[in-house]
Amino acid sequence: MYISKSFIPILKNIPSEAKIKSHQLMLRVGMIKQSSAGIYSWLPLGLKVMKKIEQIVREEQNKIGAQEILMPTIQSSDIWKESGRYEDYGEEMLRIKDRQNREMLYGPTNEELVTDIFRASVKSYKSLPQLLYHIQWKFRDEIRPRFGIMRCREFYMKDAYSFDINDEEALFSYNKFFLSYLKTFKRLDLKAIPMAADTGPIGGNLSHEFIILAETGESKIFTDKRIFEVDSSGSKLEKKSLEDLRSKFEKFYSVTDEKFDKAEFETKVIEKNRLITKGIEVGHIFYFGDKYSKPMDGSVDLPGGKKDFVKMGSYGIGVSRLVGAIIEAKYDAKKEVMKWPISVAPYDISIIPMINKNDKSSLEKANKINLELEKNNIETLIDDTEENFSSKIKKMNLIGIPHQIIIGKQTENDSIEFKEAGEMSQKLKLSEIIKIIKKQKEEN
Ligand code: 5CA
Repeated sequence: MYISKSFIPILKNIPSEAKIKSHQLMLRVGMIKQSSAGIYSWLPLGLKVMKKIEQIVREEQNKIGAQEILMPTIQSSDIWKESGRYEDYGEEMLRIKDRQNREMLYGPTNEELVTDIFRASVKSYKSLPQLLYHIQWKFRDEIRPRFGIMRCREFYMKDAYSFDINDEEALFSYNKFFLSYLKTFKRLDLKAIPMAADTGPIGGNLSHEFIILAETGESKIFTDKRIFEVDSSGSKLEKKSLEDLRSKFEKFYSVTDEKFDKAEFETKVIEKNRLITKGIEVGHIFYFGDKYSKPMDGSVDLPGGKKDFVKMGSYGIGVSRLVGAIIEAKYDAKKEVMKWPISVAPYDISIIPMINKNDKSSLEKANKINLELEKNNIETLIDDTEENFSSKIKKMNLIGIPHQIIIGKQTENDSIEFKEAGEMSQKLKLSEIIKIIKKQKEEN
């Protein structure tokens, strides 16, 4: 793709309304555009990154046996009245009336709707467990939308729901999601730590938030530093292995502020291991048993002929929030360099030829190199403008494409100037560059 043909509306200055680096960068390189308070359009660069995150989330859901569905954004109030949450949910719910004067709402979450789908067709314990998920826009009329897409009103979420015959099986499902979240965030090159959390309007008594550390995060956390060293590799999708995994984390005190207890913290964590800091919540999982299945009559036949309400959990990932969270984790504001993890980068490599009116030879070289890269499924963005070298580099550093090729008059195919964004350059053969990038992509 040529920059001159792309829709990447770069701003010269940092927009004054943006207070944190992810919001500033996303506006500056034209990833998003605000359409009204807390509501954004996603432009090509932002959408490309979000779609790649979505795909990783999807793959990791599929790996634990969850099945994808797609529920609508607009829901009927009837099912929320059945569960008893219609009044309780309060002002965050956007309520709408249709032309027949029926009360509808824009879904803030989907426990009711998925229970309604489940109860209509699953009748026997033999069909359990069921793990269903969808990736869909949500709306919450946040009292203070802020920080761009980090806390907005319309956002993109992966929400999954589990249905099981009893508590033991339901906890097995919960733990499968626990593992899948660790794997998902690892593929996004993020260190997300599970922390005991409050359940709020979703309900239940077991819950973990997955938090990445960031000064600008809205969640206050109290933790034992050693939790960052827990090794989660090698876990299998088996009950015992997953229970062990959870207890490896739960051994260390680690909570969000709603769960914080000073005395407990100080007894359980010696002073040198205490860490009180801030983080961004990128995922949240809940176990709430029959909170929805009981009032909505989501029951199945048991082996002995009796019936019982299914035990449910729900599991969210903030797909759109993750775009901002990755920037908070990876953007170096001092150097003004962003480097997207290769797994979600909008392009794999940028090609920066030195071009002037009279000499287009480096653009021709860029085109040839591009052809070779494309053959190897490596996505490129070519800066075909006549801007000067330093502003071209500056622009690419902001866009955050992880690798760069610089082409001047002297460039030959067996000695190309190649660099990781923000690092020193080295001379390599094109075949070596291709090898490096392909290897990084395969590792993901
Ligand atoms: N039904 C449950 C699990 S599916 C649920 O809704 N959980 S939640 O409220 O914790 O939301 C899940 C994730 O969505 C959060 O961890 C967060 O990453 C993201 N999220 C929640 N509210 C917002 C918001 N206003 N803006 C952007 N992302 C949000």
